[in-house]
Amino acid sequence: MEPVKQHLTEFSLEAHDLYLNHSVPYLEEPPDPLQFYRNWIGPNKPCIIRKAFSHWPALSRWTPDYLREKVGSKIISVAVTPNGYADAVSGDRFVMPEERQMSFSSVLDIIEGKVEKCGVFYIQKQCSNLLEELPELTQDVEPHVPWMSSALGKLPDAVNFWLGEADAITSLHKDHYENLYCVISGEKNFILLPPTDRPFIPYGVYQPAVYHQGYDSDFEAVDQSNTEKVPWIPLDPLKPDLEQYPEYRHARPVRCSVKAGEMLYLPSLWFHHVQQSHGCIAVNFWYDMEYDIKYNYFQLLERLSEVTGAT
Ligand SMILES: O=C(O)CCC(=O)C(=O)O
Repeated sequence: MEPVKQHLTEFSLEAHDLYLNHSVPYLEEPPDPLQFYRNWIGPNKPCIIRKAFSHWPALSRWTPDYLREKVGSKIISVAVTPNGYADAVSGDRFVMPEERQMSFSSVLDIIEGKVEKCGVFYIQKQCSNLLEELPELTQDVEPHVPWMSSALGKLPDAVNFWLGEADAITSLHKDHYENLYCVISGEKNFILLPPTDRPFIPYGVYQPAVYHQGYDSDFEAVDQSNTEKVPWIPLDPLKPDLEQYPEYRHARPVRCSVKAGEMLYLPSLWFHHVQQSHGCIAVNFWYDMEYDIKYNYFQLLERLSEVTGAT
């Protein structure tokens, strides 16, 4: 196994030298579908696209006043956690947020500091919540990104709406989606790692639990019974513990900040950790590419990393 592990390390380091960028490049215009496929989707490299949705009314309309008027009384799903970490490793558990049904205006009250609540609140339900829970807002955006749908030959599988507090953090993970992430207001800060860094990224398997806030306001992580253990990344890229995870020193995280009006192309299977400015609003499009050739190729890397115990 040692030679395979050595090859994996070399392969990952070569990917950085040969084709990955040290920072996320900008495209100044929305691209032509074929060029985008050739330059970014095929090579699986991220970029930030400017002026890709400057025609969306959401950019100027989505103020707290407008949102209150339009969807204030709608009941939506909100992730609530004691510390901002939803879906993250805590001790020997994989802990998911308490999912609370609240009116949109009560979430705005918390974000605007009009009321004080214990916990960190984040609208982040990734089930096409824009279309499912807030259809009144869809007229302010587009239901898909035409050049991406044309490049991939399909429509998005989910269109998600994100709004949350500054302390809400999305822990390091990867998805099998081609992701177009559009920031409407505020800013999102991503830490990105390519799939080829997989051998340096530790995984563990954890008992799943869900936060529950008691009457005394304290949060408790309640184990989910009869559920399989969840594989997840215990490492925090904001303060990686290199003593515990020495292989991570080979990883080459790239940071980028996506500002209002900008769209991040986050290729499938890139690891990402996300933070945001307070009250940041974003919409993203997930195009599921689970059976794409890229996916199969990176699955192989995944398996090799697992069997060689590269991490
Ligand atoms: O914006 C976030 O907090 C997380 C985004 C994310 O993980 C995703 O789009 O896959």
